[in-house]
Amino acid sequence: MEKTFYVTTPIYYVNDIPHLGHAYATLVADTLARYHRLAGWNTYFLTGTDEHGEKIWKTVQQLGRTPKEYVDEIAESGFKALWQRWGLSNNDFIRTTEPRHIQYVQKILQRLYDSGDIYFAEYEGLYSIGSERYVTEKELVEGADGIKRLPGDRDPPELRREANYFFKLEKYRPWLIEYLNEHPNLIEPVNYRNEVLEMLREPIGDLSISRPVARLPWGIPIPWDEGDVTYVWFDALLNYVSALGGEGAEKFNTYWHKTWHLVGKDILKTHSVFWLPMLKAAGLPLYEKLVVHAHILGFDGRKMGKSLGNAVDPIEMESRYGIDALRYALLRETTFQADSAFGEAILVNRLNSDLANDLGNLLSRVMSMLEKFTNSKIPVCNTLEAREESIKAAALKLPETILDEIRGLRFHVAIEKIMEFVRDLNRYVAESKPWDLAKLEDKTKLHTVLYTLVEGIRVASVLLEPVIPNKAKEIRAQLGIEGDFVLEPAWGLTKSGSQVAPSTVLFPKVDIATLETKKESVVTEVVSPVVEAPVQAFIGIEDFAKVQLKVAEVLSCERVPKADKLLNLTVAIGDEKRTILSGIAEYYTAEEMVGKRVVVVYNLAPRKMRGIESQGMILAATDENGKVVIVSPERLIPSGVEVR
Ligand code: ME8
Repeated sequence: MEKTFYVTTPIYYVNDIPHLGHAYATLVADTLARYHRLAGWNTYFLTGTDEHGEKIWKTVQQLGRTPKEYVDEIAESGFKALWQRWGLSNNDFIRTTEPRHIQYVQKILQRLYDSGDIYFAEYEGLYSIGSERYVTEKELVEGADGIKRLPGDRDPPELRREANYFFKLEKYRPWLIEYLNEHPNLIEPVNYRNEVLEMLREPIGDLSISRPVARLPWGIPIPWDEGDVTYVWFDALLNYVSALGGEGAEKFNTYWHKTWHLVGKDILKTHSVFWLPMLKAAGLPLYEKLVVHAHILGFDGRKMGKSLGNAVDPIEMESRYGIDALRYALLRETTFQADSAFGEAILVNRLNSDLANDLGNLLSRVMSMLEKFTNSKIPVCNTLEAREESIKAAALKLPETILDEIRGLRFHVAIEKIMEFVRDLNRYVAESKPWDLAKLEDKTKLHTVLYTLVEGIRVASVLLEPVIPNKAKEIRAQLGIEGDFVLEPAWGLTKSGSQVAPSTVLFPKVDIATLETKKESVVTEVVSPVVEAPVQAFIGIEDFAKVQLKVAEVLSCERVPKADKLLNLTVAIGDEKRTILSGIAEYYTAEEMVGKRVVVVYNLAPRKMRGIESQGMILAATDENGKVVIVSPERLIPSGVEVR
């Protein structure tokens, strides 16, 4: 297999500073790039900013600023500076106001005009400024206020009648359907591919690609008509090619055919239905894969975004907990298929349980044993017995498994598999009892155990490096292990005899009760565990499908101090752990809940009660005497299973 990899993020609008959604997408791409580089792939990672269009023009007008000065500020001090501060590994940062980009867009426009794929016509339709495109009635959803909007937009679309240049999009529809059918892995995960095929079942019309300068002066001029500027999506999508220097350039030749575009599901249509025909019409090869990710939800259960006022500030999270903890929690808590809630409490829970407890404690235990038993020197490794052999075998297998999971877009599974290895090393400490072995005259076994632990931690640090790049290096620095490593099966690379550094706490634990009361914690009342009585009106299957129910196993449970009704449950849902508060303390003791299988509302927005974030709800019924009864599966089935 040719080991070349080009990954792009969406280029972000500069109408506001970066929020957690932007940070998330960029961190996912950074992690993809890092895993590929670590595995020896020739990798190129691009991000950037989208600086033209109505949205930016409107913002500038409102602020009374000049566009150039404004976009420079947000692009440079907002986006570019943040990625630099976080040490992201992007090879380039493209801005659509750069001459290299403008010239390329004009070249492609001219090419399509000359080949007859662009024509001039009058058009009337509904335009969403939020999403910068014409929308169809079918795409709109009625809000609680009775007004129809595109999902995720704050404002409803406006009716527009305008003379524009058009790209002959509809002409490419049959070809596109065929291409998607021939390339089942082009758009992943598969649920998004199906959505695109669904969009293509009916005519898609042609794409309006220009705006009159008189109304919108902020755009790239149409080369043959100074009265119009390019439509912002036509401009923006081409960044992926202009950044490589366009056709014929060395970078283009090396990377373009191995392109993976990473985008949020909000811009699925533009990257499939618009972009693929644009590439085809321009005579450019198509991308290898469109990777689509779901959304991060704010405390109100809606897509996190600046305009809805529900966004978590990524800079604040990073300055409190560090970039590695933020990266870890985001990547471990989300999946590409389904939206995920995220907030400070979720981050802190992950930080405490996985990073401080599992990983941090392992390192500090091993460090202190080295200090006590070997004078802070890495011991020699003697004969491996079955237990050590099994650790070694797992370590040798993991690099390939992890790269497969990452390329298969199962980041949370990849991380969990590495953490399972870490937890196994913790179990090995408990089983092998080095403190007892140290009392023996013969230190052979003690040394083998300690070496196995150090080497195991080294392997874990390499596997985790793309997720927690700074801490991975810090782990090895503490163990006195020098040099860079690759994602390849290897065992025994730690040098015996080298000196370890003084031990420091890798991830300090955070007291969850001390989290500041913020917007997310406004909700303080007890959530009733009682399922609401069914209302008279019927709901469609699509409404029911919005509620994700899953079987969970109660791992531990305790009463919430000073709350009569609340139990704090830690549940396993498949390989995921969650905290759920439930107002059932009057009906169940904490002890009797442990081990029970329950049904939880899995995609309920988290709510904070008494300073603790509840990440779901347990289903229960109320009997004829008003006593609450938990709903459980009728026979023992694994946790994580969907309930439908
Ligand atoms: O759409 N959860 O820019 P944009 C997860 N300029 N990801 C999120 C998110 C959330 N709540 N909110 C935003 C544009 N994102 C165009 C793109 S590309 C040629 C032009 C991420 O600033 C996600 O990746 O609105 C989404 O697709 C992207 O930011 C949209 O950023």
